[in-house]
Amino acid sequence: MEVLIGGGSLAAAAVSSQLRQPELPEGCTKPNRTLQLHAVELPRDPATNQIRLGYGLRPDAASYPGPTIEMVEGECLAITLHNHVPAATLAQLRTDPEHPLGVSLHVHGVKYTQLSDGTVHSQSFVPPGESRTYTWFAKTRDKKSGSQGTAGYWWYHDHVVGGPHGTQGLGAGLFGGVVVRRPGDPKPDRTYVTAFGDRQTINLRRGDATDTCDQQNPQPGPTCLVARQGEKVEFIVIGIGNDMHTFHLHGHSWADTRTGLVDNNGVLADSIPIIDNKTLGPGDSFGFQVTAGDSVGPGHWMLHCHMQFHSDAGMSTMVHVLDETGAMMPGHEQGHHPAAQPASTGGDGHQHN
Ligand SMILES: [Cu+2]
Repeated sequence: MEVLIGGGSLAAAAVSSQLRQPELPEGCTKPNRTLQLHAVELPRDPATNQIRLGYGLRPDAASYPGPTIEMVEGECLAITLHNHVPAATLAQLRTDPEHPLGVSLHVHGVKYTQLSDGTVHSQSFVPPGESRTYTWFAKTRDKKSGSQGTAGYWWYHDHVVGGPHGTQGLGAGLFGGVVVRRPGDPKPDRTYVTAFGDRQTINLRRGDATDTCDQQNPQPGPTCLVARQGEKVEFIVIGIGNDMHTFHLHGHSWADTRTGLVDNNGVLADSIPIIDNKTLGPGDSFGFQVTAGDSVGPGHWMLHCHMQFHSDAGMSTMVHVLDETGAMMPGHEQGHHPAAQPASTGGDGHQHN
């Protein structure tokens, strides 16, 4: 008899939660900021002719990775995603003809309800030509409930292009970095996202394609990691795809903490490891801040995967630290990148797909 009562009450709870699906996560009564995000088709990858998609704050400013979305704990952000990707392109990426056409926005780390999950089974995706608003809540720490809060380095990505896990959307470029700060966290001068992915790619590019920095007039962007000596540079590192990687940055090190900094209140902590190399699995993300050229000066500092066959195949780029006048050190023109083969055909026996 008791068993029946137990089973009955569980079923009743399931029905009632279906009836009132919450629109907003607990703690967010109303979004306090809004953002427009556009999913668009970009020119095909010049090396591989693969379809490229990107998120942008404007339709004409989409990129892969997409714009970094920054939040502060306590904030509730409403993001309206507009799908400009042609249905024909989405159909080409589809692996199953029954799978619906659309793009979505799925985020790691912050709070959202099922309606903002960005999945097919919850119907929270955007068909071609349509829009949908997703709500993210950067929950704060709470001693009473024991909640650790949501501050950290996270990422967002599509979860529906091609199949129920968005594997094709991710592979085409629909991903970006998220940073949730705690009030009082130090702010960087600039932030770069490096997504380490399959076929030995950084941000879906290999070798020379990872670094298009102009020697005379370097413009910061996904393929030009550049900073002036002394600037605080933040990296958001993301693992996408199927492979394991190790992220290594030359000449710079950071603390293995939430921010990469030591919250020391003036006391140097010896209990926190200082690292310059970190293991990265699929779906993982971390971030840190460094002072560009600290004690080591301007120059061309390699940023690469330290799995040797990955870096040898082109999973390597440069962080260019400019001198105080903003000039780039000589030497960037000299071929410092491994000769990259097209990612779709490069075969050295170690390729996974
Ligand atoms: Cu790697």
